[in-house]
Amino acid sequence: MKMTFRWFGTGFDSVTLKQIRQIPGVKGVITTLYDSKPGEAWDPAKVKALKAEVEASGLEISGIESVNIHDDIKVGLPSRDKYIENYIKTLETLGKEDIRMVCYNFMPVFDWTRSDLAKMRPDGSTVLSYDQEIIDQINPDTMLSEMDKKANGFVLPGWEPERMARIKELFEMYKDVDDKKLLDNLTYFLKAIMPTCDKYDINMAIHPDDPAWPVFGLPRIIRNEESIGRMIKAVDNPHNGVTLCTGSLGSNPNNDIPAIIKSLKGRIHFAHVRNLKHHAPGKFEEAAHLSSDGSMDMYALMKALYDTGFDGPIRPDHGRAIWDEVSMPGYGLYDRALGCAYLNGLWEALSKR
Ligand code: CS2
Ligand code: MN
Repeated sequence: MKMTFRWFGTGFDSVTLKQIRQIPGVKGVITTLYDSKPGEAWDPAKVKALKAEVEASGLEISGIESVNIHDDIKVGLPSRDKYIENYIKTLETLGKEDIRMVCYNFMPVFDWTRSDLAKMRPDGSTVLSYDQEIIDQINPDTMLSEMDKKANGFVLPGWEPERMARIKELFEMYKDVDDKKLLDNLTYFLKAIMPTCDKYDINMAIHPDDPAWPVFGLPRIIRNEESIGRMIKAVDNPHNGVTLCTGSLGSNPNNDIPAIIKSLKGRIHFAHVRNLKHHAPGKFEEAAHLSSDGSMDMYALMKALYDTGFDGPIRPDHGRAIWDEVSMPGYGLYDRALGCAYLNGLWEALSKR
């Protein structure tokens, strides 16, 4: 594995490249053109400048999270071809800069969903949390303003205000899209981009649905071993792979993550590792990475990654807000740096067994 850190770019992130460079063992960042819009072909000059900036700090770009997918592709509208063409142009631009891992998701309307972005824990830290009973009370039209209240003034990844302003229209667009249609549309998209991925050796890494069950009645197709297996089989190319996100898959305690890791041997192109504390079905909060702080056995899942020969980029996922840091919720420096240290420690111990 290669330890990395998510970085949203100068002007968008409270964390600097210099700080990231000082976290032991971190070799690269996972970044994006944060002000790009889904459906756009990325400007090659901007990608070049981003790469130069990252490399000047002594780090590398280990992958992109995310190149977001336009809703017309997910819905399967005739206009999707134009947006797929733009996606291919973006992949070519990245490939030419030697950037070979792209994380994306295929969730309708909302990227990840949480009911609280700053739930207080007994130690005074705050975390993102989810409670299905609260979500059931929320009108999806007002979801963005609910989220915004505790976003510390940051634009949240996947919650582009321009898209959220069209929320009613978005729900309308997806009304006839069920799991089968969504998977068909994903398959159509992947088949169209695979030749470019083959040419530039780009690994596509789909992010699981978060949480791992349908929210607001919208379809969900990347949520357990079976559904991920279906997607992998639909386009049987080694460049069609996944982001193994322990926090997203782990939102459903029935998901056996080490078993999922084993079933995806060779197709995990990126890993997000975080721990959750479960309170009841549909009710959890994010925890520190340390196993004993949450409900997940972090040793067991790192062991599964190690034993299946995982050698891609890995990053700590959301951290707690600690030591009075103010950052994008989940994306402060301190707790994620602690996460890196802990995950590096587990990996070193695994390698010396
Ligand atoms: C991330 C997602 O912050 C998060 O929860 O894991 O936003 C992730 O970046 C996207 O779903 C991937 O496209
Ligand atoms: Mn994730």
